[in-house]
Amino acid sequence: MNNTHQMSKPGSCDIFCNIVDNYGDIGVCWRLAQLLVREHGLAVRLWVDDLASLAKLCPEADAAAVQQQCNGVEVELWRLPFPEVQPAELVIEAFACKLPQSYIDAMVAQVQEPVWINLEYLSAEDWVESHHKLPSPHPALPLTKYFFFPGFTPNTGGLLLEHGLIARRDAFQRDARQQQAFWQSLGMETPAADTLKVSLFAYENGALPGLLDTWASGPQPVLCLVPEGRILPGVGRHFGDAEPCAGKTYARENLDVQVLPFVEQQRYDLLLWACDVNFVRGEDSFVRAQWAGKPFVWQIYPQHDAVHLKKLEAFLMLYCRALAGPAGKAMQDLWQTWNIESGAAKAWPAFAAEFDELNRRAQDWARLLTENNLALNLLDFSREIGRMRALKIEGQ
Ligand code: TRH
Repeated sequence: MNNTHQMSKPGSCDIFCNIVDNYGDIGVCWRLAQLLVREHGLAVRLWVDDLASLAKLCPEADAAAVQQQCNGVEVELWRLPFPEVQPAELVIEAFACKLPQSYIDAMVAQVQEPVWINLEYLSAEDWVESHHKLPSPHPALPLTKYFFFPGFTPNTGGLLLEHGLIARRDAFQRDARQQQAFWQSLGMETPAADTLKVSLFAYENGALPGLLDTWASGPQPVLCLVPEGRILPGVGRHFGDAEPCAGKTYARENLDVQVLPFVEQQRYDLLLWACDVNFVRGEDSFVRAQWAGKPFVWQIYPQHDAVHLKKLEAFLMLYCRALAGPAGKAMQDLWQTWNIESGAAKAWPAFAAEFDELNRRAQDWARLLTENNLALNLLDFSREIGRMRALKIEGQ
């Protein structure tokens, strides 16, 4: 039997994104969709149930359009009743969102069963490796879904990384003119060389006032850049402003704060590359901070029963394994105190004292991670399933 079709890479892909809250779900799906189009030539349809969130990341998206093309991706409002469509060869259900029943039925009706992937949340926990790529046969229908776990180790699905990103980052970080243009685009002067530039993207955090005070009274000038979002009211309160918004600035002693607009997704990378330390949250900004190759502080998405703190520990264990001396402890202390929202101010000086070592580790870590590319792994896996199915058919 000729099985070339089964072995070739899929030509079409449907990605389903149900937005729970915030921007992480759509952040990951939008990034993946564009990457599959641009770098792998797939025809991608992104089904998303909240276009306003997409429009924050991609301002040219029309939040009122049921169907539109954005950056080569066909964006469809995930609406009910779900339209009758031909399923794609590769179907990605992001973060276990439930596919419409009519779409599942249409998958069954395909001559060739689509490759159905559940793209999971990112975690550094050990169990991820043993669950990655596991099949989950449908209880009633002749369909199998596969779990696909992003991750940091070779036996996981890896991370989303655009082609040439690291080279673009290095070029930006070497080139004073590109940086100047970036600061200008934000309506700012290039910060002085001795100023510590900190980006702050976080959820509400009780440790914030103490940290702001520490920066204000610290030995080095700090410029804190806060994109509009959940932490901003806390920043405003600290400076006695009930209506903080993009464009506003606050100053106290050695601390300057600049509120930024929420920028489009691609430009957010520039902010991370331009800063010396990045506070990030959730999933996608957490990964982008790692590609930035700078020291970073992660506020994990809070879950019930403090499950998230276990995930935080798992990442710290992995990352700090190669962080010599006091740097590992300094990083753990700051991350833990930031996540339990108490004590981060006390942990900051030790973290700041270890910038050299933290920078070195951040660069090495980013280099290591480039070896495990999620989009490539996903397409390889999809081909692997095609081959398995072809062999099965041949054997019948
Ligand atoms: O918005 P988040 O808190 O998303 C979270 C997590 O993904 C979490 O795991 C999930 O369960 C929950 O949502 C529902 O953080 P995250 O993942 O960093 O997503 C933010 C996105 O916003 C990311 O793609 C970067 C982007 N961004 C911009 O495009 N412009 C900006 O100015 C900023 C600050 C962020």
